[in-house]
Amino acid sequence: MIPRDHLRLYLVTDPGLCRARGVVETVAQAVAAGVTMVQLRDKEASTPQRVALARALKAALRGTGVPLVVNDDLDAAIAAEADGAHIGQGDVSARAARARLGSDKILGLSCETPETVQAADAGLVDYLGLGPVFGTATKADHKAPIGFDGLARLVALTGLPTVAIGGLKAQHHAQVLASGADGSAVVSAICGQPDIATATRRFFEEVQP
Ligand code: TZP
Ligand code: MG
Repeated sequence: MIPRDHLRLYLVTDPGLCRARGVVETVAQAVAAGVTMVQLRDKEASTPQRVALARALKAALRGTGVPLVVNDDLDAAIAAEADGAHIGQGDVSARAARARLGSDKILGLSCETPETVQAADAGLVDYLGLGPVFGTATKADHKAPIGFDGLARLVALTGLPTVAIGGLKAQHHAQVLASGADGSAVVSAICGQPDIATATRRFFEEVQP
């Protein structure tokens, strides 16, 4: 398990959406404005490219306490000494990923159905990514959207920390938390926005009383 606070506003990077500003600068601005965890996600890059980017992100995050995990690529996560990795149902098994990462690293797992949530082993996995809440253009092959009702049902099936994903914008953040998830994971609501700090802060403003 990881502290639930780390999942409050979880930024997933997209190299295309970040192109104008760059991934590292986008992350630095978002973390300065309150992002609590970062996932390096780049489906097109090679492992050496992911290692180089993860090292640059690690340097940018130094001293912030914000963890960095790498999507899918355990070799890159290990070589860059990232804080952990995030895997999906179609990737390496959680058992194999945990064996490679060791017990000290963070392991996140994406789940889209009740069956996969119930099968997630809390002895192996630190948190679950749940969704997609809404359809999104950011991930071409995403599963059927589950909505907030579906999110609440999945959250209720696990004692693990959870982060919701899929089409989430600042105006949805309060309902994400009300559904029982520990936070929102976002790509396009922050990456590529004209003002990263303002886009990030909006999430926190939405949950002010
Ligand atoms: N997994 C499920 S939906 C998604 C991922 C990586 C993309 C979310 O992107 P956005 O732009 O926040 O909808
Ligand atoms: Mg994956």
